[in-house]
Amino acid sequence: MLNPPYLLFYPDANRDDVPDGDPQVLLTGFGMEDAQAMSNHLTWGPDGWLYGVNGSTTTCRIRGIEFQQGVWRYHPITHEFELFCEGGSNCYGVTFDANGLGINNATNNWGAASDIAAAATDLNAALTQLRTQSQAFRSNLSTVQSRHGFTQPMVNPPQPART
Ligand SMILES: [Ca+2]
Repeated sequence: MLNPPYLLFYPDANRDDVPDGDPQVLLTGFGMEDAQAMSNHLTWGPDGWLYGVNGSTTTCRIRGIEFQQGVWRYHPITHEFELFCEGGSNCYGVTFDANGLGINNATNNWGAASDIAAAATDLNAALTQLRTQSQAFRSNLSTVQSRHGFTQPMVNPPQPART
């Protein structure tokens, strides 16, 4: 649970959806000076990290890392904390599409879910183009290797053995 200035974990070993006790403090230092820019939107990434966002007018100071607007992440097993990227303004959303592309939403970037969907469409089109170019490159590389294999004996003919 994200409850600035804390990221908390409520153990529930018996899985009855009732906390087994007081929460554990996993992180502390999320800024609280501007309610519209506080850390929010916990989201699991495809890499097993827990992602969140923070806005531009609230300063976080976590494990020696100071930042405002951007995306941060926390690993639930190794307990590492990282500032994943900086940018945006009052960030209020982060998600991942089917290809694992991360999309960060902020007030000055996009205003609606349709904008996120349009950005995802653009990103997926770019990914498709990259895949096509990669396949073309692989095919061209194969052609070059075949030609190299054909012409190399002509360029470097076998030399007679020295006696
Ligand atoms: Ca419980």
